[in-house]
Amino acid sequence: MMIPTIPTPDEILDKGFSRGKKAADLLRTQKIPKHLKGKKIEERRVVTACQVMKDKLKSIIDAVPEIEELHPFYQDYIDITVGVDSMKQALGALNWAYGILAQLEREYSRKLKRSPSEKASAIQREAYGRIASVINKIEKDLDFLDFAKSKLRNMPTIDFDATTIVIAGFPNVGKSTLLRQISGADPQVADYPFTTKGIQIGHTERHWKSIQFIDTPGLLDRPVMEMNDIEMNAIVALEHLADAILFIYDGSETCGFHLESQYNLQKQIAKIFDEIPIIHLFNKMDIEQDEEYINQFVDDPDNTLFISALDGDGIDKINEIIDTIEKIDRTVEDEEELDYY
Ligand SMILES: Nc1nc2c(ncn2[C@@H]2O[C@H](COP(=O)(O)OP(=O)(O)OP(=O)(O)O)[C@@H](O)[C@H]2O)c(=O)[nH]1
Ligand SMILES: [Mg+2]
Repeated sequence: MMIPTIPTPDEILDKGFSRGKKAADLLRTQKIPKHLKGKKIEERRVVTACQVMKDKLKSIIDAVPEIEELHPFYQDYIDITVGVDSMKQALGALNWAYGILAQLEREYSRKLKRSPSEKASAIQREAYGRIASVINKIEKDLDFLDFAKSKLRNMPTIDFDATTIVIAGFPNVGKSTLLRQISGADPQVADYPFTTKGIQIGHTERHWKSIQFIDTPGLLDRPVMEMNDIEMNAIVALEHLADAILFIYDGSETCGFHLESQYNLQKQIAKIFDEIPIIHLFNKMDIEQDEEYINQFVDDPDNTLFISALDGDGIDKINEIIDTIEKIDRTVEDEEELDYY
């Protein structure tokens, strides 16, 4: 998400005050009746400073998209990553500061007009004190937005029109290896669990149909309520984006997890996302595996394939099944919260 560069309170104040000074200096050279000159200069200084700072705040507020108007996937993504409430609170504080600056601008412009020029400097100093205090009050909100900017920099760009296939499964079973084979994307692959921490996307086109593969962080067999933020990335991708799930099992168990736990996770996902077709992929078949043992966990043979993501074995068959996948219409469904709890 595009959040603009966020200044510190000092940067906002420095910019406003230095522009105020410039504007005031410009007036100094002009012919103004002596008894008016002092207060005109100070009024220009205060008004310019307020306007410059207001513009800065407004450009930040306007650049951040309305969270409610974003696709539900992005709303959840932002919520998991930085918290939607915190985001709204920070933007609310900037709005508040904007309003107060507008008020101070009016108040001190009036005050300066009504006072004699000898008092103008003192009034201007009072105005600057109050302006500084307002801007300093939003320090933590500016800090938060700066943090949000860096956290959301890698927010994935989703193609909402493409048929979307989400790759899910236990950690270390070969999800990212499959993404690489099937889409040519270049995700990190490593022989330890929890390598993938966010969402990785690969695109292909088949028969003029755009297909988007989403590789997700590994999930463990535990209730969604107990999942951490990294795992929640996988859940929200399933909830909002998946037209089909490629569920990967590692029957060789070299991933370090029992097949039974992997199967239980699949069952849990199938129950929560009961509208989404699941294609069951038993991976790492290049390693010697016990067929009888694996077969205990096959309960939908028509949608089950035995593959080797490493060697690219079975990719053609996966693609043939994907050709039959239709996009799921979520326009109605997204109105209500999915109830995993
Ligand atoms: N022998 C063999 N190894 C594989 C296969 N697929 C993946 N691996 C290996 O399994 C390990 C994990 O692969 P990844 O693709 O990173 O697994 P992942 O599911 O994305 O893992 P996380 O992101 O940690 O959840 C790596 O060492 C891969 O090389 C396969 O088909 N055969
Ligand atoms: Mg991975």
